[in-house]
Amino acid sequence: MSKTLITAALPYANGPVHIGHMAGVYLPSDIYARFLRNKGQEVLFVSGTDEHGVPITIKAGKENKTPQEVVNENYETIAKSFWGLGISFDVFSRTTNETHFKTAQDFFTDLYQQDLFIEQETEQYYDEENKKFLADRYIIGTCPKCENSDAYGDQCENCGTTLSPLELKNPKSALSGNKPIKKKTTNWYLPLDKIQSEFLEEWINKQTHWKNQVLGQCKSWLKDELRPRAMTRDLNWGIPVPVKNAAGKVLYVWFEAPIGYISATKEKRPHDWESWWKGKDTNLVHFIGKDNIVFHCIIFPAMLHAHSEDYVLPQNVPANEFLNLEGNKISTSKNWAVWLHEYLEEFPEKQDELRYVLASIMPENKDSEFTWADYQARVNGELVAIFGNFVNRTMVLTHKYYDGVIPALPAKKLEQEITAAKEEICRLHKKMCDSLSAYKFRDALAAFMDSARVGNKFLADIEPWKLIKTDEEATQAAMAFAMDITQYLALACEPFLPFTHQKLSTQLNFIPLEHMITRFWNGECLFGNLNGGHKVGPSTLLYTKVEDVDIEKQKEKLAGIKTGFKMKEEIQFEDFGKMQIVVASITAANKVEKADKLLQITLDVAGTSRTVLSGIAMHHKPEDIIGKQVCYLANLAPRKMRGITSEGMILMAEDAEGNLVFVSPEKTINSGAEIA
Ligand code: B3M
Ligand code: ZN
Repeated sequence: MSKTLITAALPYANGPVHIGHMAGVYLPSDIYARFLRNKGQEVLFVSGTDEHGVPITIKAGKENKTPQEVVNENYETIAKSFWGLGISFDVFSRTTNETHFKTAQDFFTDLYQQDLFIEQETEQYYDEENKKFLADRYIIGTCPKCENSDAYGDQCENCGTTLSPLELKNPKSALSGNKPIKKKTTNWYLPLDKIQSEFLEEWINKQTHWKNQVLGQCKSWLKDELRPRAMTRDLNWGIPVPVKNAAGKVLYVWFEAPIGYISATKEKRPHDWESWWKGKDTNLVHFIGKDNIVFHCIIFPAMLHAHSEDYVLPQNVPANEFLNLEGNKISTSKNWAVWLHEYLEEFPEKQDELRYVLASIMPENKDSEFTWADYQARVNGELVAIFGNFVNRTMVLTHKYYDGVIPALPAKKLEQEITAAKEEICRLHKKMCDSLSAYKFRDALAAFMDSARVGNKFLADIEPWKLIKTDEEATQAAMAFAMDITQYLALACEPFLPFTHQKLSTQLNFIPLEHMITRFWNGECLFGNLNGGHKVGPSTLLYTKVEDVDIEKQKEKLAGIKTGFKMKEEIQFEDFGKMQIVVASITAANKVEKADKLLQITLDVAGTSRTVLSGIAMHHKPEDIIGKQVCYLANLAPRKMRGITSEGMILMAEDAEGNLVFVSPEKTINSGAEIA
């Protein structure tokens, strides 16, 4: 029997995961994995954290941590967030573990021994002070297009141009601030041009069943003609290149990260992992975001194809577009995101609510948008008012009229209404199953919610609470059928709303048999599983309303991120009183050698002289600030920087863009005057 190997992109362990990751990759892959498992298919669902690459080293540098510490912390947070939201990975691994090192190195060695790589010497920027080759992100300079002086070696974030480090004007090393030198280095290149003509061109053209935008991107890459791409880098964080004379070099992160899928499989299935990667009957499906298309549809297949053993190639790559947040692109560096670990803390027991909203707005074919108002509207207007309300009314009335025992369905009562509703639900059932098979998760979810709507409308039309006064048998028929729909919904919600599935199954006292689940998800629209006489459990609400105050809090939080304002923890007057803040006058200022940002400033404080280093050189020229009165934190413990002892600190105001201005007294006052 065929089996499906589902991979979800390995999130970078340089930060936690947010709703964009969830809507783009992890929720669709989870729904798909659950759907196939329910169908009775053999499924392996793998992912893990991507723990190498330059952004992690930059983050570590900024936080004064080792890269390993950074990835350890983020692995924990990321893994917990996914489990918390019910993502049903069979394994969630990491690319810093031993199995992966070996798997990636062996893969490289296989290609190397076939003489596939081109060994090529090029000139790269090198920081002499730190004795390091500089990755593109570590080079900062002036953009040749827009003159932005903070452009990175790979991209200018001001005008969006893709750059190569050699194009930057006035390049500087982000490590030392020095001008880097050019130095020769050798790396190993994958001849993508050759692989394009020998294999990729034909293979991609056969993938007519892929999403349009995925195929479109692939074809445009091929049209531009692929060029050899370096698979090794001069860097000290990563997997060492397993060949002689490669000290100080590691595998390119995009070479080894996709191999992480193989390593994760090995870890979970040490004995039969090969049947998943080399067997003819494996369907390999990669779930990714659109920025990863080239790596999964071109480079990784090229690598798999080039390996001396027969690896399977992806059957499909249903990449999603991006999710925006309240009108702006989600950005990890700008903290413009809804973080999953924070959501789980702030909205306890509301995992399915987030799953529902994100699945409803999944960016399947174009970018989409999350807003808190929409979250509230969908939860309250759909989960609470339709699905939850239907189930609750059915449960409450069954308890009220029949002590929780489902009545038998009497023949010849409400036949027309029941048949009509059943037909409609079965039509929706087909739509739901077909949509899931076609990776159309939004449509599938909509079909599910529509079936709850049918139930709701049935109750509203029949009004059993009125009927009970006039026709007992018809009421029984109505309630027995409403229970039928409820058990249908309990089965149908599982891939989308697994927590609700559990809760509702418990309430119904209903443990669906495996063969029933299999039949249901293979297309049989099953009704009538809870027979008359079955006693249901006590009922509780499936969902509660999201209140305005909760939404306001989230909006305020985002507003704070935009302006950079965030309340800190409350302090006591004594805490404040410990700080001696006084007025001081600047008497001298000089640039600090080899430090772009620092000024050495001499202050007069009540007739005494103090030396302070201040990181304001990008914002103020030394000659402009002499004579200025400033606020000065006098009793801060001294610190040594660049061989100079800095005594205390000049207080500056800083906005979200990083602009720095002095805080000065309204009128001239004696230096040394206390500020309190
Ligand atoms: N870590 C990039 C990303 O998070 C990357 C995916 C790797 S999948 C093999 O966008
Ligand atoms: Zn620019």
